[in-house]
Amino acid sequence: MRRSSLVPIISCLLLLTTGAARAHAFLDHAEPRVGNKVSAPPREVTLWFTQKLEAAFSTVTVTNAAGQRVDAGKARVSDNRMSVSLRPGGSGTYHVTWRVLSVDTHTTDGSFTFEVGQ
Ligand SMILES: [Cu+2]
Repeated sequence: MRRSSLVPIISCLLLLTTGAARAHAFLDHAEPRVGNKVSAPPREVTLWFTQKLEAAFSTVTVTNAAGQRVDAGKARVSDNRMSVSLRPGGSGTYHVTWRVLSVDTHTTDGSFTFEVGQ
């Protein structure tokens, strides 16, 4: 979480120092929670951001421990929230990679993991 969120923070700070000061859409929190462990494969992943998103340019992909994509493809975006349905993908480490365009026209991206299983 810390390391993956560093790059957009740095670019935002650069923009702040150059005078183009607008907040970008950063990941606020997610369900399953970033770095957390859940007992069963979730039916969907939901991400909440610090800004409203542009649905047409915001995507999220989820891969299971074997590296197979388990997301249903099309993300659902509502205000600052983005969700995607998941197919059953077994246990292990899931990787969530997101890229969003916020209403301030800036793109940010990042990734995090969560664990499924015992
Ligand atoms: Cu921005």
